[in-house]
Amino acid sequence: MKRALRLVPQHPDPALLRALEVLEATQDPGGSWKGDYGGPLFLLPVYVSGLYAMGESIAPDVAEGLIRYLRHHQRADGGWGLDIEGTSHVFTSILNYVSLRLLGVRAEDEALQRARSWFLPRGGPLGSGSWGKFTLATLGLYEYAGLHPLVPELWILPRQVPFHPSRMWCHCRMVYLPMSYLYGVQFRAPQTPLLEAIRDELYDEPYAQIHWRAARDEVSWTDAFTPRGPVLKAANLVLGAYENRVVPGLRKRALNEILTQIQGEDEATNYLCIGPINKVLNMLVWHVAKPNGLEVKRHLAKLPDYLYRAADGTKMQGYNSSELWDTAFAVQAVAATGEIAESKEMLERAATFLEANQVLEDSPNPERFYRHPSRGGFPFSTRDHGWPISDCTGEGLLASLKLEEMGLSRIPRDRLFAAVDLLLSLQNDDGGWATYELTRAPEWVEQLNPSDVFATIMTDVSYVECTSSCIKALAAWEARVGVTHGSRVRRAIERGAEFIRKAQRPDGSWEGSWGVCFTYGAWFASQGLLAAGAAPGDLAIERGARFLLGKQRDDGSWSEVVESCRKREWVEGERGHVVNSSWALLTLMGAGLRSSGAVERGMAWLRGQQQADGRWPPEPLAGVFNKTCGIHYDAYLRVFPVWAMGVHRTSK
Ligand code: LAN
Repeated sequence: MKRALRLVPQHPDPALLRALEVLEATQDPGGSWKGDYGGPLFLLPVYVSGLYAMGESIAPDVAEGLIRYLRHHQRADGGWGLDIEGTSHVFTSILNYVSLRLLGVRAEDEALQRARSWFLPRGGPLGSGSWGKFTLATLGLYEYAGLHPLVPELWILPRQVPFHPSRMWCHCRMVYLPMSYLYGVQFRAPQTPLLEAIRDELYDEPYAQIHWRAARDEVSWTDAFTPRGPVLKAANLVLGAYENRVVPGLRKRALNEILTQIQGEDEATNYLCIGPINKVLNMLVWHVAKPNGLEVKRHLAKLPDYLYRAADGTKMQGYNSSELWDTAFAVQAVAATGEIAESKEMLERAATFLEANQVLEDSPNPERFYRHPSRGGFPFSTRDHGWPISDCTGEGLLASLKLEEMGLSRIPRDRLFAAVDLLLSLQNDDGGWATYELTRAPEWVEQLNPSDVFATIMTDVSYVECTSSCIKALAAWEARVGVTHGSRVRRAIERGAEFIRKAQRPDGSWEGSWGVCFTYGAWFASQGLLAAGAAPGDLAIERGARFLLGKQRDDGSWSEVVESCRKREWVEGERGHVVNSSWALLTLMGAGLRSSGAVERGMAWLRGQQQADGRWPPEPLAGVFNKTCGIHYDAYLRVFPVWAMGVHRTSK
């Protein structure tokens, strides 16, 4: 391996030891790192409105926390962003307004008056992105006639059709699944005086006079990130025509099929569901299909798993946690420091967690529920959740192999083999890896994206980050078991590396999709290429490094914000960011620049930011999804600087 020589560190580094102490102190007794996974502002309203529609009350202490959170994140202009940092959207402003009202805040409240003066001139509900309109329709605050049809019968089309729902990206598919059920039955919460009052507050024209058909095509510019193009418009026309002459027998069959699919998802995930939205919407579907049934009770019992109480209030998180992902990184960061003896107990606890959370079986009846095999994979959160992801499997396997190297892993070989097999089965024809599944639909299907506010949600496509994590894991596996050249594993690694090379942009950068943004992309891409066997002097790696050198700030740091992902161009923040700087430094050190002035200045800056308590001060959102929405990764600020300091110390 053409890797930089690893030296055993000789001098203790007090700053690093303090940071390791912080990691240890924040480890969960179960061995994982988990924390606040908040950020998006469209999740809490789904929770509040779903429970209201079901007639379920929210405990006063939870309601108080939710109100505090929404008040805390209202913007100065009166609206709410798509996430806690972004500019106001009609979608989230209306939904969070309605949430506050349903939670008991009065319409005369000063915050709510300001909210109304923000969203009324922007069209009110008519200006909202489509998911907002849908949520309002379930509350009777918007008419189903004002939605482009979410035709349930799509689910009973032959599977070969390129836009069959089973071919959609699983997150999108799982959100539209219950949505099309609720659309199909035109579900509307029982009307209450409160809902009637809210309806009056949301519109500045009489509700009865609204032209709902025309409202389908309206959307405020604030919410129109992904424009509705000709393909979507044509699809909406066809679906609209069908909806006018629904065949009752087909509808019934389609709704039954949807219910079966929902049941499959609920059971495979122990009622956690793949994400926060389908969690609530599936529960609402059961409330309609089987009022007071066992399904509703099981759902309600798992709902608190998505809530998180923090200093800014109580939030609905983007997942039931991010703990496997964070733990896999934490292990690798600690391993990179060389402080193994000092960290042994912490690493042992992490090993226990990883061992307990590998997915050991395929989900029940996977073909029927359009699921890729799961056996051997690692999830993003917990084994109970049950959906493995390519890159979580890669990072989980890497961490397990590292632990094994240190004599700490408990995962038997056959289980590691199963992880490798799963990774191999997930490689796409283009050489890259997507998130949960193989790419199942042609590229043009993305043009059917009806969400307005998100991009790249329709199909699961290959990503630089996922590809890199998989390559790194396969290469580590190869090195461990000594798989010979010409093997399946080697070919997979090489095809993956080729995908990463092709994804490099002319300026040398790589665009990240799940973190902010080019520093994240560069770190994954370059580490993936190095793991595949590229030399530090490799031209692609060198160009990647040169791109980052050009972005270093005078103080030695790097700074990037979510806007980078929206614009798909580098957008600088106001001050240096520890997480972005750590990714950049790791990239440069990997590129052979360990002893360069740029790395020295960057490391000095990073160290200078550390507080006396060993932590680094809070900074803007470093995670992102679907190009537009930021999300908070609580562990990153504790893990990545340690990793960078560790590599700096142990490499030459
Ligand atoms: C996540 C969280 C994990 C994340 C990584 C594993 C880090 C990434 O490398 C691959 C993509 C993935 C799995 C991911 C995708 C999008 C998610 C599921 C989220 C950011 C958490 C919340 C978000 C989800 C889509 C929110 C609901 C909104 C929709 C548009 C469906």
